Amino acid sequence: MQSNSWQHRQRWGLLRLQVIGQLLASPPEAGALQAALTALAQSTWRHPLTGADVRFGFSTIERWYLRRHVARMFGEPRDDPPAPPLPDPAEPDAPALDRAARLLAGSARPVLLIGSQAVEPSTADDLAQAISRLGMPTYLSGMGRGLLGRRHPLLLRHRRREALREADLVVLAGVPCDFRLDYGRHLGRATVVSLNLSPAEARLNRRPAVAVIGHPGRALIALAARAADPDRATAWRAACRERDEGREREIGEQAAVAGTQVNPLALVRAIEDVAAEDSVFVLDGGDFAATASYVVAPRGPLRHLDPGVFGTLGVGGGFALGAAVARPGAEVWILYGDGAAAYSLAEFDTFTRHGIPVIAVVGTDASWAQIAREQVSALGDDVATVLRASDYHVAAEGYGGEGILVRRDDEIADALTRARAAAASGRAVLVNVLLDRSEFRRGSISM
Ligand SMILES: Cc1ncc(C[n+]2csc(CCOP(=O)(O)OP(=O)(O)O)c2C)c(N)n1
Ligand SMILES: [Mg+2]
Repeated sequence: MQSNSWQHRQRWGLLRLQVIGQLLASPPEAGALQAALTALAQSTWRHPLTGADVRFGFSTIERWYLRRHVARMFGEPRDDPPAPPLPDPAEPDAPALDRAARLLAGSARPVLLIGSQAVEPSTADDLAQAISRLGMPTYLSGMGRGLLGRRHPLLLRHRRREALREADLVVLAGVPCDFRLDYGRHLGRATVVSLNLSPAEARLNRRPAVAVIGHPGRALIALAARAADPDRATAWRAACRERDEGREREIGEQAAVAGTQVNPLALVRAIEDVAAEDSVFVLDGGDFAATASYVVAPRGPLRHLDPGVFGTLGVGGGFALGAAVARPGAEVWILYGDGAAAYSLAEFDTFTRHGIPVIAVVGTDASWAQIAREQVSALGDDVATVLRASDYHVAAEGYGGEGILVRRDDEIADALTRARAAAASGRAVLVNVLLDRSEFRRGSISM
């Protein structure tokens, strides 16, 4: 009944737009409105509910038109068709959860992957506790990042592919078997339990032993009530942890290599060290942003924003604006590739006008490196991937922000201190960092 009436209102809304849309788009010259409305009153339309031919009187169309026109002139809310009500996600199915709990109890090497779908603001803390009780080595992705804070005994960040290959059970919480898991091939021979809002996504490319359809975060909370074992699989956990730490050490060694300009790993490590505990990180870029995502740890749930599955560049300025308004007083960082920065650098104007103290760090390698990386090896040509090492810090100053240039590793610490101080005093600041080329991302997916 409810959704029926919503559909009816929506169809009527669309019909009204169809009738007066042209007039709204190009309002008639003075004196020509009467004739335009008369013509519309002589036209035949399809009734939005019955589909039968229908006409509308002059005064009806005039009223529709004037109401929209006046609302627009005076900036009133538009009477657009209402947004559809959000469906309440199905409660996860109890028998399926029982089966999942039995599989988990029998597993020696379980791994848990958590994606964006699993996180909702109202249950994030309960979910984090449930994960602790489940005792499975856990990888977070998308908006799931930060769910367990910076450091948690179950949180792993590196060598996911190896962990998955050795796992005997993989629980996918809101994670589809798409290209990120090589369409399921990364899961090897593991038994799969898929918790997903969508039956199609739960079964995409790989048939799970158990599919629990419903909200994956709530499903994990319900699973923890059935199969809690905080000390599960300690030897397996230790092996995963050791590998994770091994990779951390390798990154540390690579960060220490000195070049002619700035080592991107040294930069993101320094940011990780100094950023405030309430920081929100917005990532926008290719290789530089992806490198940062391995090193800069989100401080807590819903404090990480990035260009999403398909890497849609350009989100940085808008995301940071939204984050700063949603979390007043928090330190808001944008970690930009220089290519990506070009899409939303002009938001410094907005930051300045509204006193929004964002800290933008631009990784300037004068390249669309992520694209060049594959293009040059495949085609032997860097055409259309070469940028200038532009003065992005001066551009930010032009918009009224503060600009800082960093040319060498030994300038990083001081620059970040100055940037944080500028932000704390209410000014938006851009740190333009001239980077050396890096092999860190060689072999990663590029698109
Ligand atoms: C809107 C949009 N346009 C183009 C791309 C393709 N693309 C992916 S990475 C990349 C290069 C980004 O360069 P930069 O931000 O400087 O990052 P780098 O890889 O150099 O660190 C491009 C163009 C995209 N993902 N999104
Ligand atoms: Mg670049």
